[in-house]
Amino acid sequence: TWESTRAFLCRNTFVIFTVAAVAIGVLLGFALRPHNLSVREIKYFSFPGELLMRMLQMLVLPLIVSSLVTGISALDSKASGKMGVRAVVYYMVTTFIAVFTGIVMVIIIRPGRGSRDSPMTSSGNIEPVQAADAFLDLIRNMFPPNLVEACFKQYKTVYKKTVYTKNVTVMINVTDAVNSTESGRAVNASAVLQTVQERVEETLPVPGSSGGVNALGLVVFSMCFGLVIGNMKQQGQALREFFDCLNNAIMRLVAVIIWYAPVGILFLIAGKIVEMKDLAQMGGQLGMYTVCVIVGLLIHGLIVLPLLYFLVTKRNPYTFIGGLLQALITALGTSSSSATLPITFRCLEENNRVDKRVTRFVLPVGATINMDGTALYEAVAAIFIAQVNDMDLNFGQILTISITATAASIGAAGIPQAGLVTMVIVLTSVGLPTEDITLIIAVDWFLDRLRTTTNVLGDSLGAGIVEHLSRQELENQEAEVGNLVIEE
Ligand code: DAS
Repeated sequence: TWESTRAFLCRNTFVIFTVAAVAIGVLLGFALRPHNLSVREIKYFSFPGELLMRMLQMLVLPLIVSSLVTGISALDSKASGKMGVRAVVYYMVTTFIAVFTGIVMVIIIRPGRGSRDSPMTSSGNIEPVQAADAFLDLIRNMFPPNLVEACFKQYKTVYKKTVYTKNVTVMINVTDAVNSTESGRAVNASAVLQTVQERVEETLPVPGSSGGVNALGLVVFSMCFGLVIGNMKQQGQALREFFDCLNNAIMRLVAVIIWYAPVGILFLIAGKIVEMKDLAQMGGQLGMYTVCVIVGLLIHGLIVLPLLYFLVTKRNPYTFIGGLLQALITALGTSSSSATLPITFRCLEENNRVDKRVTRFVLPVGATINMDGTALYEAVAAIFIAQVNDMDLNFGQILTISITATAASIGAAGIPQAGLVTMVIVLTSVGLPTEDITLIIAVDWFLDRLRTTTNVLGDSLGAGIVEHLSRQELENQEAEVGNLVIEE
C-alpha cells in the first residue's frame, strides 16, 4: 500500500539517495571520459568528493578516542576483558579464513600462468626489507611517544623509510633496465613507478586523517585509558561523562555530514571513473587476477561471514547487512574504512540496534586491525606475482605469505590503498620482486574499494556477533547499574 511504501521510503531515505548517487556518479563518469579532462580539471571535478573524505577523516581521531574510552569505561574490566577476547578471536579467525579463501582461489584460477603479460624483469638487487623490521615497527607504533605527533608523522616515517620508500627507491633504480616493448605494449615502468611514488605520497595521511599505524597507537592508548577510568568508580565519573558527551557530540556531527555523503560519493565515484586508465589493461593476466580477487571477496563477504553470523546468532545475516548499506556504499565510495567509521557506527546503532557499549569498543579496534578484505587481497596478489615470475611456492612459503598477509592487514591503514603499501612486507618475506607491485597498480584503485567494503562488512558483523556472545555480561552490567541507581 502507499502507506507502507511511504514508510519504507522514509526509513531508507539515505540509502536510496546514496544508491542513486552511485548510479549517477557512474553514468556521469562514463559520460565525461570521452572528453579527456586534464588532471587539473579532474581535481576540480572531484573536489566535492575530497571534501566528504576530509569531513569524515576529520572526525575519525576524536571518534576513536571518545568511543573507545566511553565503551570500555562503561564496562567492568571482567566484562570488557571477555568482550575483547571474543572480538580478537573473531578477528583472527575471519582474517585467517579470508587469507585461506584467497589462496585457494588464486591456486585454482592461476591468473598468473603463461608468459609474462608485461615483460618486466626484476633485474635489481632487491634489498629485502626484513619482515621482522615491519613486525617490530608494528609493535613499536602501538606505543607512540607523542600521541598528537604520532597521528601525523610517525606513520609517514615508518612507511616512507622502513617499508616503502626503500623499496620504491630500489624500484626506481631498477627501472633503468626495465622499459620493454616485447609484447607490443610499452611498459614504461619508470612512469608507472613514479605513479607508485605519488600514490605513496597520497596514501600517507595528511593531517586530520588517521593512518592505520598511528591509529593503532591511539587505539592502544584509548583502551588503557578507558580501562583505568572505568575502575576509578566515583573519581572517574566526571571523565566518563566528558568522553560520553564528546562521543554523542561527534555522532551529532555525523548526522549532519551524512546528508552531504551522497553528493560526496557521487563525485568520488565519477572522478575515479573519469581518471581511470584505459580498460584494455584489464585484459589478460590482470583481468584474471581482478576476477580472482573479486570472487574471493564475494565468497568471504556474502557467504563465509554471513554463515558465521547465522551460526552464532541464529538470525538472518542478510537483514543485518541490509541495515549496513549506507556504510558499505560509503566504503565503496571512499575506499577508506577509517573515513567510513562514523557512518558504520550510525548504521549499527540506529538501523541494527547494536548495543553502544559493544560498537564503541569493537568498531574502532576492528576498523584499525581487522581487515579481512585486505588480507585476502594481499595473499592473492603475492601468489599472483609469484605465478607471473614462474616461481613455484612451496608449502612453507605459502604459510609465510598467510602469516605476513595477516600481519600486513593489521598494519594497513584504514585509508585508500594502504594495502598496496603494506604488501611490500608480504613480497619481501618470500623474496618476490617488490617492483612487481606495479603490475597490479592499474586495477588497485578498483579492488581497494571492494576490499574496503569487505573490511567494513567484517567489522560490522563482528560487532553483531560479539554483542550476541556478550549479552549475559551486558544484562548483568545493566542490572548492576540499575542497583547502583536504586542505592543512591
Ligand atoms: N583502503 C583500506 C581500508 O580503508 C584497505 C586497503 O587498502 O587494503 O580498509
